[in-house]
Amino acid sequence: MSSEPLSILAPDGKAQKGKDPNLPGPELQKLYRLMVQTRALDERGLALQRQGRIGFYLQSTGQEASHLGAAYALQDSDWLFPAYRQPGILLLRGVPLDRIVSEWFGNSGDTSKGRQMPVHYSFREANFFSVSSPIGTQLTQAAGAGMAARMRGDDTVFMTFCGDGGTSSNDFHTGLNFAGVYKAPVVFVCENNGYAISVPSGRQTASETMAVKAEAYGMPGVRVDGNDVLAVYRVCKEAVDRARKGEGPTLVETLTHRMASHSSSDDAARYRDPQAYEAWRQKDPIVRFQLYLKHKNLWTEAFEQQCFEGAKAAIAQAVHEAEGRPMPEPDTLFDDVTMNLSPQLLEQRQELREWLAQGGGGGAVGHFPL
Ligand SMILES: Cc1ncc(C[n+]2csc(CCOP(=O)(O)OP(=O)(O)O)c2C)c(N)n1
Repeated sequence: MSSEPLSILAPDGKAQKGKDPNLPGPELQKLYRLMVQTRALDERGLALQRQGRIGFYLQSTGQEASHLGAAYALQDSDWLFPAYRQPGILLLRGVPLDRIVSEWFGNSGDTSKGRQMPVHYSFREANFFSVSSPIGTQLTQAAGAGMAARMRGDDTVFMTFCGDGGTSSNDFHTGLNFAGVYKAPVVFVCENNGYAISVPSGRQTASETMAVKAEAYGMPGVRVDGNDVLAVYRVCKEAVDRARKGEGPTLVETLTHRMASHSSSDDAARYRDPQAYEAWRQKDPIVRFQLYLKHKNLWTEAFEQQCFEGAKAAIAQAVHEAEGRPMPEPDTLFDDVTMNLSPQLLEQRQELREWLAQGGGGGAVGHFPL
């Protein structure tokens, strides 16, 4: 198994001959726009948290190529079982910004009505499974869904994500083992972004790489430059095609870097190596892809302006709308969860109603430790 990661884009933006997937111009521009929108979303999300308007945010800056390149290899009918660091997929799948931003506020426009942490999205209409907080659980969920699809005889492919830290979870073993044994049509994408909160990836495993773990589960393991959107797309397209043909799962390790802190509750400056950070900054996936588009005459100042300013304006509008939306009705706390309320729950609901009627609650923004 080759441990040399596939790279297609050179630092100057030229593509390696014979490796370029040769996507049509409009598709390349679409991918670039999505990467830019994802970055803009990230910047706004963190700013809102710092302003105390939302309780938590978790950035994906630097990982846009890794998750967008991967998900771009799927068909719309395929399913995603994401972790919490792949927000670009929502944009790729056409989820309206207002719905995304409403999730941050946990308001009545939020699918989960504020019962999940911010950025733990859930969009059935986009085949985007609910993000779980416990690390790794999405890997077994995807394996199970893949096994079910194979039994049904449909050709849906399932893509799931975890970080380098996620490879140490019980579910990593269970998910990959079941998928391997049952040849489930699953693409496991491990985004090796250098850290699991403050634990560097070198302390996560004694294995030579994350991809090498695939061998033990009887599936191919592939390493790819995670800041190279074309390389990630190419590797994942091959994995998706294999899965669809009934040839089973693949583990893809994308080598990337978490450019932000773990979350709005963390401060990476306390443990990050500034030199390594600077080296990764030079490999910014958006800049590299922009250079490629320039070579292909697919990039202009006007296009750039339209991507960045357009994204910022659309996000500002979505934030405005989301902030004006009412919070979920307090009764939903009970009604959505239990069909027949017990006498105790009825009593608690009455108590809550009375407390709120007396001005209880108040709309304070919650805070989250991780
Ligand atoms: C089972 C479990 N253990 C611990 C945590 C606390 N926790 C939240 S995020 C995180 C780090 C995960 O790192 P990694 O999988 O590398 O993903 P990244 O955040 O780098 O994308 C941990 C330990 C958790 N949510 N679930």
